[in-house]
Amino acid sequence: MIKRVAAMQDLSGLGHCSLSAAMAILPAQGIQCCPVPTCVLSTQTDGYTDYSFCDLTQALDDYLDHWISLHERFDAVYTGYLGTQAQLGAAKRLISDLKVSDGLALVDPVMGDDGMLYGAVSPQMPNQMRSLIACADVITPNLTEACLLTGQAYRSFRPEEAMQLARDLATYGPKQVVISGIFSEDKVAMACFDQGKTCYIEKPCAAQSYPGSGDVFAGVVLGKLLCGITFFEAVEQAADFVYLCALECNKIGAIRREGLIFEPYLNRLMPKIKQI
Ligand code: PXL
Repeated sequence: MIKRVAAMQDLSGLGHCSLSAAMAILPAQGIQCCPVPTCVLSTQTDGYTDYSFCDLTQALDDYLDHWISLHERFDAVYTGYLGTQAQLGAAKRLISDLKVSDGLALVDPVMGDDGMLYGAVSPQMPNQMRSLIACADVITPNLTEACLLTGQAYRSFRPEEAMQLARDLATYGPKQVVISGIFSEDKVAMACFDQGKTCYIEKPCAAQSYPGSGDVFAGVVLGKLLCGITFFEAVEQAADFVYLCALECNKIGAIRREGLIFEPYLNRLMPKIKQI
C-alpha cells in the first residue's frame, strides 16, 4: 500500500517551498502527500515585501472534520509554516485524530532564519510552538528555531554545544531531533539526537544558500524515514540532496529569494523500481 502523509503548511506561489516542496519531494519518494493548507501567499516572505496573504485558519476545522468523518488516517503528519498561532490547535488535532497510532509526526517548527523571525511570524509563536513539538516524534528546526524554542540567544555553537541543544529540545518530547543550518566557514552541520544518541554531521556548503532549503530537507528526511531508513542516515541523505541542489543553483546564479531549485534533481530521490 502507498504511504500517505498529511502535510500542513502554507502554499506560496513563488519560492519552491512549503507545500510546493512537500507535494513534489514526497511523491518522488513514492509517498502520497495530502495537503492541509494553512495560508496562501503570493510568494514566500524571505526577501519579498508586499506579498498577498490569505489566512485559512477558519477553514481548517471543517477541513479536518471532513477527513475525520471519512475515517481517513495517515501514516505520517508533517507540519511546517503555520499562518497564525491559532493554527497550532489544528496541527495538534491532525496529529492526535488523523495519524495512525504507530505513525510518525514530524514537526518542522518553521519560524525564522539567520537569527530572525520570518516577516509574518508573531513573536509569541516560539513559546506556543513548544506545545506542538511536545506532540512530535521528529522535529527539524534550523539553528535559529532551536534557539527560539529553548530561549537562547542566536550565536555560533560549537559541535558539543549544538548536540546539547538537540538533547535539550528532546526533553520537550520528540524522540528524534535534527538541528540544521549550523554554518561555519565553508561547512554546514546538523546536530542530531536519536533516542539517547547524538551525532554531529558536517557537510560542505554552497557559497549561497536559499530560503526553502529547510522545507526540502525536512521532506526528504520524512520520506526516507517512511522508507525505513535510519534517522542519522536519513539526515545525511537529505543534507546531500540539499547540497546538490544549492550547488546547481549557485552555478546558474539563481536568485536567492526565488528559493532552492530542486525539481530537476527529483529523480535522485526516486526509489529503484523492480522490473516486471
Ligand atoms: O521555507 C520556509 C518558509 C515557508 N513558508 C513561508 C515562508 C518561509 C520562509 O521564509 O516565508 C511563507
